[in-house]
Amino acid sequence: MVPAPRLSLMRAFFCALLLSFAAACGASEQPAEQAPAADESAVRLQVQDMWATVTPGGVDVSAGYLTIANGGAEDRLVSATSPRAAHVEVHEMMMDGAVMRMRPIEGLVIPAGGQVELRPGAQHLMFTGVTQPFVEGEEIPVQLTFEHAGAMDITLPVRPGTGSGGH
Ligand SMILES: [Cu+2]
Repeated sequence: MVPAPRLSLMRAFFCALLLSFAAACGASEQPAEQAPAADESAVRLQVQDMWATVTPGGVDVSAGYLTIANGGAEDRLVSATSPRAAHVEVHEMMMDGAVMRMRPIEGLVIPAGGQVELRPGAQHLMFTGVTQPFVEGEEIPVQLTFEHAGAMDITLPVRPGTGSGGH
């Protein structure tokens, strides 16, 4: 059994807010290749277009986006961590009647020969327990752990995407 997500309404609201502003701002192109840390022969993963949102004032959450391209066999993103957040989860957005909600995904499948986009308004990384706000221009270290490829260290440049900076 997957435990039901227990996100406060406030946190869910701010997440939705982040996502909507980020959608308006959009991601810029900045591909970067990362070699898998392990099991290179079986899985070839490339992470690109990664960025994270500025932390809005007064909240402790931010969102992260990236594209994972898979030139090898199917893999799964099983966890993510960052020294800048108490927790990093993969979230998906879904409509519940007329209300957009999000919930954690346990094990994001990266199909063989395919790619998965985490982008504003859709699947995203959710940073919670952010004690030192993400500021534009800095880079947030994140470690992704894949079922087969193992650990992969990436950095997400912080870009304005939350409205307060005039976007
Ligand atoms: Cu979220």
